Amino acid sequence: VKTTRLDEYRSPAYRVDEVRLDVDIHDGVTTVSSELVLQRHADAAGVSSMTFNGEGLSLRSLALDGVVLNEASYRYEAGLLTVDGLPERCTLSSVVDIEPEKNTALEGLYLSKGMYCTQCEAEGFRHITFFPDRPDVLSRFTTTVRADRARFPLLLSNGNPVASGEDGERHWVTWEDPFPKPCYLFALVAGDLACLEDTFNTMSGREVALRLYAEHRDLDKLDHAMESLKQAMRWDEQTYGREYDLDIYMIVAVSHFNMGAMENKGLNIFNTSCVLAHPATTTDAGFQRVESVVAHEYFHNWSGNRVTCRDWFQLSLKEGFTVFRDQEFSADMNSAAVKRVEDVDFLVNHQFPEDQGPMAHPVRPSEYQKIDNFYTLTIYEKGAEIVRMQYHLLGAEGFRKATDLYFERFDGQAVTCDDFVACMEEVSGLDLSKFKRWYSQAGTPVLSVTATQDEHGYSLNFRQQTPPTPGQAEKLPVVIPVRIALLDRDGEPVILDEQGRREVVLIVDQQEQGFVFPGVSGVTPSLLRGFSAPVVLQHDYQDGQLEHLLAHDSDGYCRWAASRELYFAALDRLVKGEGGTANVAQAAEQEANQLAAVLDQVIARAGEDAAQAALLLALPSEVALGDRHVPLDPGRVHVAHRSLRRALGHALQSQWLELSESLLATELQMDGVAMGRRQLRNLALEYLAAGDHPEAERIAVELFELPLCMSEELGALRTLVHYQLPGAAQALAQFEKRWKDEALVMDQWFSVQASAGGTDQVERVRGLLQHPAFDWATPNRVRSVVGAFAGSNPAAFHAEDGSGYRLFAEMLAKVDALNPQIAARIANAAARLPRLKAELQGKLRAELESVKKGASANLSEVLGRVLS
Ligand code: DPP
Ligand code: ZN
Repeated sequence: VKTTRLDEYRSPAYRVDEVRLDVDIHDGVTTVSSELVLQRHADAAGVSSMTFNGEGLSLRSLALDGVVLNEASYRYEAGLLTVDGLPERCTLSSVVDIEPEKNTALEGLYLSKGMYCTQCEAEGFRHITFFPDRPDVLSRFTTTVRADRARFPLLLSNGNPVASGEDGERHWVTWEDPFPKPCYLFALVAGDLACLEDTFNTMSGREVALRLYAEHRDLDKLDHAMESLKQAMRWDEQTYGREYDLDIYMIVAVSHFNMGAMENKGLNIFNTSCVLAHPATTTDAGFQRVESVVAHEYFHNWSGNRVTCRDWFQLSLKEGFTVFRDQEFSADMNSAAVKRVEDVDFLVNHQFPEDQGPMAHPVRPSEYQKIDNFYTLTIYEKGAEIVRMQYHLLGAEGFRKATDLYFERFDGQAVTCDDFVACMEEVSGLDLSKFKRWYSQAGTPVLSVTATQDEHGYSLNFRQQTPPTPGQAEKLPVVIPVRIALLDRDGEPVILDEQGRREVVLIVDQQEQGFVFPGVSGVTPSLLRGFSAPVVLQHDYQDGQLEHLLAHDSDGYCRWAASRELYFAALDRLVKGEGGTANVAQAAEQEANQLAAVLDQVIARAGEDAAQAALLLALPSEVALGDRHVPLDPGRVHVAHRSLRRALGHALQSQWLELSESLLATELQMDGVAMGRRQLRNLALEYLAAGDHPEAERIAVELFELPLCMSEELGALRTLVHYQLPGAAQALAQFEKRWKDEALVMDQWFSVQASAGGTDQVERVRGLLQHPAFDWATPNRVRSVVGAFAGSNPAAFHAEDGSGYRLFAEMLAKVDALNPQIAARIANAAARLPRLKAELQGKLRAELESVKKGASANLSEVLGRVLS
C-alpha cells in the first residue's frame, strides 16, 4: 500500500482549464466521454508527460487533439494513465465504460434505489473518468447527462442548465458550472424525484432558486431542511459577508451514502438521515442535526469550494473552519450555552479517545495511506476548536477582518492551513508560529493546575504535557488560552485586575507557568470557561468546590464540567472498589445519597432551562467511564455504571416521577424549549426505570402508545428495551409494524436493540443481522447495528468469552467486501485494544488479525494501526 507524504507535495505539470463530460447512462453500463483542455504550467517547462488517475475504467479510446493515440504513447496501469508527448496546450479526449450498478463502495457513480448519483470526495472522481484527481487542479466543468426519459425525468449536475433535448425514449440535459472547481466537487444525479422549491433573495438582491429533491413519498419531510437552508444563507451574509454565487442551489436526498452529506458545487448530495425531517419520524436530535448539516454544507460554498485545499493534508482547512461556522450558526439559532456543552461533550467523548489511542494523528497529518480514513473527529472537531481559539485570540471583529482577507485573497485558489493562519496574523499583528503546533502535534494536552494561597494573594500554577502519540514521541508546549474567573463564597466572580475585569484569558505557552491575583482569597476557580482550549484539565478541587461551581457558575460549560467531575469521582470509586456485585450496589447507594442533594438543586432549577438540566443530570456514558481505567475491565465498568444509575434512579425517585408528570406536553411544539423539556422528560423516565420504580413501565407504555412525536415514541421505546421492562417485546413489535416502510425510523429500531447493554446481548445482535430488513449494502443500516453494537454497547462488545469480538470480526469482513470506507470507519471501535485487560486484548487481537488477512486497503490501514 502506498503512503502519501505532505513533504512530497509537488504541483501538477498541467492545469486542466476545461472539462467537457458526456455521461450516457444505460442499464448495466454507463459510457463517459470526456475532453480535458490541458495547459502546461509556466514552471513546468520541458515536461511533456502527465498522469491521470483512473480506477476500474474500461478504456474504449483515447485521442490527443483529435488524433487517436496508439498504445505506444500511453500506459494505463495500477490506477494511473500516463500520456507522453503532450504539447504545451492540448485537448485529451477519452471514452470509458463504467458499471455503476456494481458499485457497492459508493465512491464515484453508483445506483441508490433506482437513482444514479455520485460521491467524489475525496478520490471518487477517478472512478468516473481519467483526471488528475487532486484538489489543486481547478477546472470549469460542462456536463451532459443522458438517460431514459420515463425512468429518469430528472438529470442534474453542477451549475446551471444551459441546453436540453430529446432523443426518442431518451433525453439529455447540459449543465455548465462557471466556477472553476476541483473534481471532488463534481456531482451528477439521474432519477425520478419530488421537489420542494423556494427562493432566496441575496444581500445584493439576486434571486436564487432553492430546490430540495427526495423520493416522492418523502416530499413532506423537506420543510425543515428548506427553512434551515434559508437561515444559513442569511446567517452567512450577516456573519461573514458571504453571498451565494449561482442561480440555483440544489440538495438531493439519497438513501445509500457513506458520509452525512456532500457540498458539491450547487448540487449537494445528502444522506437522507441529514436532510429529511418530520416530527412523526424524526427525533429532536435529528431535527438539530439536519439544521446543522444543511448549514455546514452550505457554508462550504465559501470555506471549501470558492477557497479549497491544496492537498488532502489540509482537509481541516475547510472542515475545521466549516464545523466552527456551523457550530456558531446552531448556537445563534438555539441556546448557545446548551450547544457549546453538546459540542464539548461530543469532542471529549469521541475525539479525545481518538487522540489518546493508536489512531491519533495531527489536525494536519503528515502522511496517510487512504485519505478516506482521515475524515476523522480530529480533523473536524479538534480542527474546529483550533479555529475557535483563533477566533477568541483575535476577537469577533479581528476574526471577521481576517476571514474577509482570507476569502478575498484566496478566492478561486487551493491553499493551506498556513495560508489561513497567515491571514489571522496579518490583521492582528499576532505571532502565531508557536500556536501552529496545534496543527502539527497530535495528542490531547493535559493541563494540570494547582492553586495556592499566600500573603501575595491567590495563585494558579499551570503545567502542560502532551503525551506521546504514534510517530511523535516528543512534544513541545502548545499555546493554551485558559479563560478563568474566581468565584467568591456567594458564587460571584471577583475582580481580577486593575481594569476591573472579572473574567480573563491566561495564555499558557510554557511547560510551567504561574499567575498571581494579588489580594484575592477564599475563592473557587472557574477554569477553562467556555472550554477555551481542547485540553484535559486536571485540578484537585477542595471539598465542596465542585458543588459550588455546579450551583453558581454562570458559565454553562463549567457547571457541566463540575457535574462530570462529581459523577466520575463516584463512578471511579465504584469501578475500583473491592467486593462483588452486592457490595457495588451498596456502595452505589451511598454515592447516590451523596450526590442527591446537589442534583436535587439542579432539578429544582430545571424550569430555567430544561435542556441544560438534562445535560447536567445525565451520567457520563459507560464508554467514557471505561476510558478512565487502564487496564480496562469493561465488565466491571458496566456493573459500576449500572449500579450508580440504578441508585440515582432510586434516591431521587420522587423527583423523577414528578418531572415525568410535570413535563408532559399536550400539544406538539418543535421549538428549543419544547425539545429541552422532552429531553429532560426522557431522562427522568430512564432514571425512573433504572431505579425499578413501579410506575416506570406504565408511563413508558402510555407515552409509547400515544406519542406526540418521534422523540417521545423513541424515548419510551428505549426505556422499555434498555431496562428490559415487561412491555419491551410488544413495543418493539408494534414499532416495527408502524414504521416498517420508513427506513430512517427502522434504523432507530435496530440501533435501540443493538445498543441495549448487557453481556447476554451478543446473540440478540446476531439475530438482528438475520432480520429481513437488515441490509449489508446500506451504510445507514449497517451503522445502526454494527456501529451501535461496537460503539455504544461496551458490555456486549467486550463480552468476557470473546463472542462480541467474534461477531464484530465477522461483520467487519462482510461490510469490507462491499464497502471498505464503512468497514474502516467501524473498525475504529477496536482502537481501545491497547487499554484492555490482557485476556480481552488477546482475544480481540486474534480476531482482528484474522480479518486483516483479506482486508481492503482502507480497513487494513486502520487494523494495522490498532494492532501495531
Ligand atoms: N461531505 C463531507 C463534509 O461536509 C466532506 N466534505 O464534511
Ligand atoms: Zn464538511
